[in-house]
Amino acid sequence: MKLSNEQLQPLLAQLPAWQASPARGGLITRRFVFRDFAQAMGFMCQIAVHAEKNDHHPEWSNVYNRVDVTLTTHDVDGLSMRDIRLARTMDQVADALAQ
Ligand code: H2B
Repeated sequence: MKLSNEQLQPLLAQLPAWQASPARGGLITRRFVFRDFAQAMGFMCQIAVHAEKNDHHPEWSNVYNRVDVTLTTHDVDGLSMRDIRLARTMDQVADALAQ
């Protein structure tokens, strides 16, 4: 189900590192910066397994230690709870790697 602006507001407040855009019906983006390429790959591998298990996949690109991510839900032409949950997981995995 597509989240309304009213529903999104408090959810996005809990994801301060993510930027929301109205493009493509609604999407969120975040740049993750890691120590080096190996750590960025570790992040992407962990998230890839999670994404496949949940059938919800990030659009992303990697340059050395950076990973640029866009999340949106094609089926609803905008943001759904699946994007919010994946963003939370990505934040948690990145935080754990930074320890
Ligand atoms: N990932 C994302 N980010 N959005 C989707 O709408 C989506 C997906 N849909 N992964 C899934 C796969 C869909 O294409 C399959 C058929 O369930």
